[in-house]
Amino acid sequence: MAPLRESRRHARMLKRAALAGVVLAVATLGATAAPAFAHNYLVGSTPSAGSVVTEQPGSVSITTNDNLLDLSGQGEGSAIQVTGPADAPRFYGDGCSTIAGPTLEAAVQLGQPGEYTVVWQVVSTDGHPISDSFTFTWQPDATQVLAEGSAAAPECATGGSAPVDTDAAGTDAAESGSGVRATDLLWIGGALVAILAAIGVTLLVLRRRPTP
Ligand SMILES: [Cu+2]
Repeated sequence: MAPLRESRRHARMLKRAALAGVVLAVATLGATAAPAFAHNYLVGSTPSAGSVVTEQPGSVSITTNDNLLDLSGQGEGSAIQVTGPADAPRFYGDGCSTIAGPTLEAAVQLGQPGEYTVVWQVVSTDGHPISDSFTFTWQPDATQVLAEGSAAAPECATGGSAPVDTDAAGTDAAESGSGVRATDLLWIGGALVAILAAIGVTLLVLRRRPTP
């Protein structure tokens, strides 16, 4: 009778070991994979959404909760487009924008008074693009110098990010696309390895215990 009781006790211990293995695997997955699936989110902008602006802001910017990826060397990645006024919209700025940590900024002088729309796109820390838009009201006081704007969307000429050669642009787009996926796969792969390791340890314990 004693050996039977002994083996039951072993069974309980093995169950606990297996459970610990699963808990370890889930905890590891949560700790390593969570940052990979968290998009950046907007925390503020200049001018702020819905605000009334009376002096040339000099620049328009958006700020997210985490650092942005700068893929400007690989083609499209981040951009800010400012248009207005709503009844006769034109484009402002030179199409260039710069990333500083969590902020994307573009130098812009505004034109005729009215409602302006800011459309932006950035690349999250996890490699995913996020985009949105907001509006503000431009009510320049008498001392403000108004920009003329342009009829077509400006393309940034400096910084070497503007695609000139179509073949090069196509290659760049493909590269940045696969780069994004590779980042995610890396995280998922790491989590899988952690789970497999935990299962391996559990199996090792299970295999060793039953030997009389
Ligand atoms: Cu994401």
